[in-house]
Amino acid sequence: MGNNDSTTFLAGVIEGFYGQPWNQTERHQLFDWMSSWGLNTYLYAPKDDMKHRALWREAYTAAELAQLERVIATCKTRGLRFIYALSPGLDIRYSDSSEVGRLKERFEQMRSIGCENFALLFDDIPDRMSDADRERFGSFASAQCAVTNDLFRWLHERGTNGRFLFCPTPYCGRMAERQLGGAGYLETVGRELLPEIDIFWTGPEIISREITVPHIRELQTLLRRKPIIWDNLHANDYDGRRFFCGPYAGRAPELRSELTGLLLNPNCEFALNFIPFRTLGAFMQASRKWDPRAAYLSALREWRAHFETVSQPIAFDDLLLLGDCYYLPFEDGATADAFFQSSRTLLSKHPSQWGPDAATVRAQTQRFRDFCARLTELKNRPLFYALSRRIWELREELDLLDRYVAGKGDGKLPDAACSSDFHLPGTYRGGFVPRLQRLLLPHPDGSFTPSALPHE
Ligand code: GDL
Repeated sequence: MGNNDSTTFLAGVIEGFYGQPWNQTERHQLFDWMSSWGLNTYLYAPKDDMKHRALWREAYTAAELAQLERVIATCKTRGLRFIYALSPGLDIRYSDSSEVGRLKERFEQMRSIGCENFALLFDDIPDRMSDADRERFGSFASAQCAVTNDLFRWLHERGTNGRFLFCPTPYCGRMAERQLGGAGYLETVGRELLPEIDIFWTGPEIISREITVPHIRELQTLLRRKPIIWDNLHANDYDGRRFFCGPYAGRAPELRSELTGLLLNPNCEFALNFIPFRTLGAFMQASRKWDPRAAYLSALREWRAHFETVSQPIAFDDLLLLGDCYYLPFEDGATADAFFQSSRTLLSKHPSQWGPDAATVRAQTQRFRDFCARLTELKNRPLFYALSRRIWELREELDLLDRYVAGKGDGKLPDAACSSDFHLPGTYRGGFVPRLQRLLLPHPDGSFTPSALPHE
């Protein structure tokens, strides 16, 4: 692959989430998947590799460096582009030349193990400047551009001509509207950042339901170049109860020609990313029409092979319902939604009106609950461990629903209070965070109001 030119569309994966970075086995699996699914780029940017962000000035030890060297070598043998990122923005003193020197030392260490592509990321950092930096550069944007351009030129002087990527402090539409980073930040970056440098953007929001061509065209004017998308559609670091195994969606194939690349920052749990990566690969190859649901169903059929158990094979429909429960941030999959609606309709009626619908809801609830329990039999233990806490929680709710419908549906005591020996206060839905959550109630328009505080 002619991988080092400045025009190749960068399609692939960012390891760019908060939490535990992936391990070497996972990265190697990723590279196998990527090379067979038509993805060409991997960006190394785990927020909690201390030496990527919190301790960005510190060099890697020999052992750490040897690990990264293997990652780079594996990418090369698979024809993948490896990009190494540093996030110095938490505390860098832009006007202090020794700080730029430190960045150069860090990049030099990566160059010594074969790294050719680099990135500087200024996302999620304090939005203020020291007096010295303001005096020297005038604005946050100018300070970041000066440091980034310096690093870019320095690399070129040393014959490292790979790609260079930059993440701005306001990296989505909402942040730009709120003038994060100061007024005119993006215009300044468009003007001052060397035109060869790619600029990241996550869309209208940090987690964007949709990214449209008009949205990107507007941005191109400000940035004076096509952006590269940092896509957080499947990221789950912001909510430990969820994961997203739905398809790549909400972006049309025409978007690709408006961008210099599109990289997905996915679920923290590597094993849960099969469908996100598989469907991203398919999206990259889609000619004009993109059908996310069809891509999902096809990827799910392939993923099923990873769900071999120590006993009976699992049914596709059960796996589909599970996948649909953890679909996309703004959308449950169709079968999960239908399950929810039938349960909701039943509970909205007085039990005396339930009739045969109660038995139908119970049958599907029990089947699904038993399926979740059977996942403990998965041979693929990393996959099971990635699923286990979420599925435990789901099982609890299915079990409660079944007990409730059973308790009321026999027609004997439809108005009596219902309780369950398995869902006791304190251990069930307990804890400080749920208490806090009950204090402020969210509304569909994004606003919050205090709850009436009837309970603690
Ligand atoms: C972010 C962070 C990213 C994180 C994601 C989802 C960018 C540029 N930065 O804002 O590291 O994983 O949200 O929580 O997206």
